[in-house]
Amino acid sequence: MKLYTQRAACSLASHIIAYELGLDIEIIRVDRATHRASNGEDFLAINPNGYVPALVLDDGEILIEGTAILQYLVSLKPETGFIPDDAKGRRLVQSLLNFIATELHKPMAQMLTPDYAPVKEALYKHVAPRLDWIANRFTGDYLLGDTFSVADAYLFVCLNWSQWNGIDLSRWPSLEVFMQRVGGRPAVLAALQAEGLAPWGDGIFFAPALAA
Ligand SMILES: N[C@@H](CCC(=O)N[C@@H](CS)C(=O)NCC(=O)O)C(=O)O
Repeated sequence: MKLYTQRAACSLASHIIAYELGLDIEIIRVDRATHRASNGEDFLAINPNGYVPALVLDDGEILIEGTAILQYLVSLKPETGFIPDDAKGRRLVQSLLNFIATELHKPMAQMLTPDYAPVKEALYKHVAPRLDWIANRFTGDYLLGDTFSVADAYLFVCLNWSQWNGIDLSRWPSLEVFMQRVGGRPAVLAALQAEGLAPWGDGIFFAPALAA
């Protein structure tokens, strides 16, 4: 299995979950500008849309879209519980994944790019109440309570962009604590290190290490 990634991008969530699951997986870095993969492949031949993550299975099947990849990875080791095995828990995780993908991931990523600078304030007005909502729903260490799930990995990655997109995360103390908690998980740290990311800001954010 091969997972195509860019450093600190949304693909980091799949990278984290692959490590959490202990999967035998090859991580391939894609250059955002040239679409050249670190193994020499033309990434556009794998995903003509040009974006990561993409997962190539051992039989050559190509799977795109982060939320689908996360769910597929967990299906390989469902006993980990990163997606609950009861119907209500599964519905909740699917709802959270879709919320993060559409209400947080997209606008928070757009806030990173100069193209969206003219509407950055409007994007923030969209995102802030949604961060209020998700910050207020913690009843335990993770989004589901006491159990780590794929939704936590995805939220962690999107919130990590706050160091670059101008969102002041200190407005949401529960999210800062969440960042430290998830960032302290050994498999998460291993994925971050593999992408050349090191902690700063009391371990709340993870940015490229100088030598990476
Ligand atoms: N709908 C896709 C969007 C993925 C996406 O936005 N990927 C970004 C990184 S976070 C990317 O690769 N952008 C580069 C590009 O679009 O060329 C998903 O949810 O997986």
